Amino acid sequence: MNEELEVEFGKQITREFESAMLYRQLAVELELRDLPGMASWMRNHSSEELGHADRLVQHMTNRENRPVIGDIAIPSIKADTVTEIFEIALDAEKDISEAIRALYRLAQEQGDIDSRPTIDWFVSEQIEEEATVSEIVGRLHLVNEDGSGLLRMDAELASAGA
Ligand code: OFO
Repeated sequence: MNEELEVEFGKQITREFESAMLYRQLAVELELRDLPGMASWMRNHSSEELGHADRLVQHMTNRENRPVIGDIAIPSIKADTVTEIFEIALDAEKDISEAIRALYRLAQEQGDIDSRPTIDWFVSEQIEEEATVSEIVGRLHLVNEDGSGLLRMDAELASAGA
């Protein structure tokens, strides 16, 4: 891949690491609210994000490109409710989806056929991740911060895949 694409791939790797740290921080917020199942779901998701970063690194090194990991910016979290905690995750996923689309367009523009399978994988993954988090947010809206509803969702998410 050329230099411009190499830089943009590097930025995406950094975003995936930031996303992993965001999910870790959201897990902390949930632990503090005595919701260990939801916290565990967030930690599992954090690991998935690290896997995403690795997948991009692997793609680049396979092609003899040098991924450069940038500064990791940890966002500050302002959430009064459990619903808001998951809404932060949903917004972050939407941002990542947008970044993946931009990467797709750039690779397309530059005729970089070899990056297509990797980027296509991310496009599908983002559709799935947004749907998963969006469903959780929808259910949290139904529960409306009710204690027994939250505890039921906590138990469900403890055993659910991220
Ligand atoms: Fe949850 O997003 Fe990575 O790609």
